[in-house]
Order: sequence, then C-alpha cells, then structure tokens
Amino acid sequence: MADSKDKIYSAPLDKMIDFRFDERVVSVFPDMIQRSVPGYATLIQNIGTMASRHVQPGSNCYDLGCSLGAVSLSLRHAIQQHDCRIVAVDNSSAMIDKASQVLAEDDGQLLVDLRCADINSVAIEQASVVVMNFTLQFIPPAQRQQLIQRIYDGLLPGGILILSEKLAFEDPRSDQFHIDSHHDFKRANGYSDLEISQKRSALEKVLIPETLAQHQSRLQQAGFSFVEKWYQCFNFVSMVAMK
Ligand code: GEK
Repeated sequence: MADSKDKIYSAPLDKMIDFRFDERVVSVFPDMIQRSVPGYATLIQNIGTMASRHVQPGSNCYDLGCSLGAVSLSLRHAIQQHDCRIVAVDNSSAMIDKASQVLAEDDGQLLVDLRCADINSVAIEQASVVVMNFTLQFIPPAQRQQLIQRIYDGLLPGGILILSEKLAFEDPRSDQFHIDSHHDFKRANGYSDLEISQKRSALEKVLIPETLAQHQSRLQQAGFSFVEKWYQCFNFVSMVAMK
C-alpha cells in the first residue's frame, strides 16, 4: 500500500457514511493528517522533546490512538532511557498492520509494543509519559472521564499526559472564527470546498470536540495538579498535565 494523496472526499458522494479508520484512510493517512492538522509535524517533534525530559527509568510510555506510529517514532528517537518500553495502541487493524511495517523499517532501539485494542481496555501501568495526540475526541464523551482517570491512576508521580485535541468554543463568534481559519488552512493545502464539507459531515457524529475549559476541568477532576496548554493553532490545541 503506497502512501498517496488524500482524494477520499473529492467526488460528490450520494450517501454520507460516518468516517472510519479503514484501509482507504490508512493508504492516504500521512498526507491527510499533514494537510488537515495545523502544525502536525511541530507537535510530533515537540512531543518527543517533552517526553525526553519527563520520562523515568524503567517506565512505560503510551501512545494511545497511535495510527501509523508517528508519536511512537518521535518518542523512540528522543528518549535516551533504553530500559523504557513504548506501548502503542490503536483499535483499527488497518492502522496497526501498516504501523508494524513502518516500525519494522525504523532503526530505533527502544522496544515498541504495538497492540490492536480499544484504549478503554488497555491497562495503564508504571507510566511516565502518556500521549493522546488527537484521539480522545473520537472516544464517546460519556467514557472520557473514566479514561482520563485510568491514565492518572497509571502514571507515576511526576508523570505526564500530553493531550492534543480539536476544540469547540463556547462563544459562537470564536467558534466560527476558528472553523473558518481551519478551513482556509485546508484550502491553502489543496482541499476543495467539496472535500472540506463532505469530510466535515462524515466526521460530525464521530469526532466530538469539547471546549478547553471542559478538558481542563476533567483533567483537574482526575487529580492532575498542573495543566498547561503548550500549543494552539486555530481550533487545534495540545495540553500537558502532570501528576
Ligand atoms: C498521530 N496519534 O499520528 N481505541 C484505540 N484507538 C482508537 C479508538 C479507541 N477507542 N478510537 C479511535 N482510535 C496519531 C493520530 S488519529 C487522529 C491519531 C485523526 C484511533 C483511530 O483508529 C485513529 O487511528 C486514531 O485513534 C485517531 O499522532 O485522524 O484525526
């Protein structure tokens, strides 16, 4: 399966089907995420850098919703503690199949334990770094507090959660400003108005964004004493929370 250009929503669709991380998406995923998420490469690089400061000897690092393993590769090359293990989890078998090829071609030393599983069923243990880079938004809102709590409970003191999400804004003018800006970003990256609107409809029931305040209060409720937004471009943010 060669990496290729994302044209999934380029032709008019008779019937809109909810977005799924299937073989078709996997075959264009690097192009899709690069052209859809502002600052994706910056996020990936800095997640590795941040992890290298906070990783603890003999601990586990988790990449939850790993897709093709971009975060795992960044962690693998940034972390100097060679007695650590990366656990990379995704519930799309198409993603995991391709991720295992990507990892096999990589020369990093750190062990990556790649698992095809629902992150709700994966034990989080002895963790110093947990990353959810644009994954929580795909988890049903009613399950989010419990997942964040399990992550908090599985982190070692001083451990961090890096959480990147697409945001919603309470103020309708702010919301519209960021949506329009994001759509301009996609247009500048070659997506047509039809592609933008069809992808938006396909994601409507699948990707449920929340406000920054909702994320912050959930993290605080779970017990995180330090919660900081370290990145934002339009409606895309990344937060770091420390136990
Ligand atoms: C990256 N982090 O390249 N359990 C496991 N995986 C899930 C679940 C679940 N319940 N729900 C969704 N996923 C990556 C990008 S993409 C974000 C993450 C995006 C997986 C899903 O299969 C997909 O691979 C990933 O979460 C979200 O940095 O495409 O916008």
